[in-house]
Amino acid sequence: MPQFDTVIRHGTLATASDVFAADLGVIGGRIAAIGTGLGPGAREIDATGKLVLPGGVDGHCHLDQPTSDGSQSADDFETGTRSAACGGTTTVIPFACQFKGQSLRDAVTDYHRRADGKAVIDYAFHLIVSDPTDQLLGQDLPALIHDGYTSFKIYMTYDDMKLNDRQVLELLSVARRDGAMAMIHAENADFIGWLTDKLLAAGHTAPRYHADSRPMLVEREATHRAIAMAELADVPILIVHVSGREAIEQIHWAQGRGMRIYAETCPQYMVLTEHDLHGHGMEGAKCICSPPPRDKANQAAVWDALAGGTFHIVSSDHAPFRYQDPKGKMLHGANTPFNWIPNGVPGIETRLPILFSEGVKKGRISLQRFVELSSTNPAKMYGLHPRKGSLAIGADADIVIYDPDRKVTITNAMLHHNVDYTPYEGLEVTGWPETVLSRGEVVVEGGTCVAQPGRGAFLRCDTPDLARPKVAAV
Ligand code: DUC
Ligand code: ZN
Ligand code: ZN
Repeated sequence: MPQFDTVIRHGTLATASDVFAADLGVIGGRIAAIGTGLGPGAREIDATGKLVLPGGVDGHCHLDQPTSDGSQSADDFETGTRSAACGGTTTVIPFACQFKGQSLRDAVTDYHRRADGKAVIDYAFHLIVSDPTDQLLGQDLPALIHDGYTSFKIYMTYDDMKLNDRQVLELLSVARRDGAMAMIHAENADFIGWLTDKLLAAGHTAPRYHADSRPMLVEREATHRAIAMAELADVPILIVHVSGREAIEQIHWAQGRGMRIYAETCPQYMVLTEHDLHGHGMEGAKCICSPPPRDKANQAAVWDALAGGTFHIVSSDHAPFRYQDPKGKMLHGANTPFNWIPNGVPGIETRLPILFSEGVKKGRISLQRFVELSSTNPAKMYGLHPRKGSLAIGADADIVIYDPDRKVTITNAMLHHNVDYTPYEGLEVTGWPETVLSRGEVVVEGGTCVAQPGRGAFLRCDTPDLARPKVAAV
């Protein structure tokens, strides 16, 4: 008579704090036992020589997100979550984006419709606020926070999204009062506009000039201003997709003053550089994202901050646009100026492999820190812990059995997203997820997704402890 639904035996378990040999037993989709010599399971999985990790939590990705320029997200909730699962991620948090003039509740309803019946793994939503009316600030946003949408993103750039400082402060006040996590895209819109006009006037239209239109100081200034606004409003914030040293310095400085300033970075800032925007013709468009990839020195600064603790989470910022597609990177034709090319790179499936290989295998971060950055901390940041992000009794059995020694050369052909390229084509990595369980169900086996679309469940998030303002010293 089996004691467990599933037992994973002889693996090396890793959490954000410990690495140890143990078996793991699952009952009813939850972790029921961790120990040695566990009784029989209806299903037995041999993890000899493998790591057993909490499933990845991708706290920043864009799936089936409508755009205002006519471009089309390449991945919907089915292809995007399938790709995520194949890369070892078991929870995703994409964005329900409000268009100006639209009610936030309508944006959320629309987004549920996009996800329903499609996701293969569990998902929650962040909100994007682009039109902070009195109705939104006073009624709609607090109600949605109460309903489990406990994080929202604020853009300091992009004409259709950007908010002025007063609007940011109003939103931070709501975050403080109602316990939400405010995520900030920190780039100075006017600096970018001014630089872009100068570049275009000089005939510099190729994709590579995207990087010149958004140099590091554009990000540094906005990061500093975001921190100042958080200080004024007395509330924690998370700066998303931090790309290099000058922004990291601002965050480190604020943390050193005792402020609760959290920071996210992404694989594109660990392994790509602005040279990847060069290429022939439009090739560089494949790596256009904002902020842009920087240089080797900035990559080194990102790694130092990952190891040193300035960063709290690593997300993919998967923003998938097909390359050879009139609704993708070629939206305005093959010779379109850089400022008309949709921003974003795909990477939902390669997030864990790149962080593991470049980080753990190359000795830059520990295995525990890898788990913390890619799973435990994102779950905490967004109010999903301890249900997600941990190997703990009672937690959802979202588990990755990871082969730490498998050598893989990344090609687009092997990935499961609906994008026609990967910016990481040819990158050699060591380590790859082998088997993935979501709430105890095997969803990926031997690299193949075996899950039915629609099995993924919507997650209401708690208000995160990390969003609480600091208690004043007495
Ligand atoms: N910001 C994101 O968060 N994702 C894609 C592009 C962008 O500017
Ligand atoms: Zn952004
Ligand atoms: Zn993003």
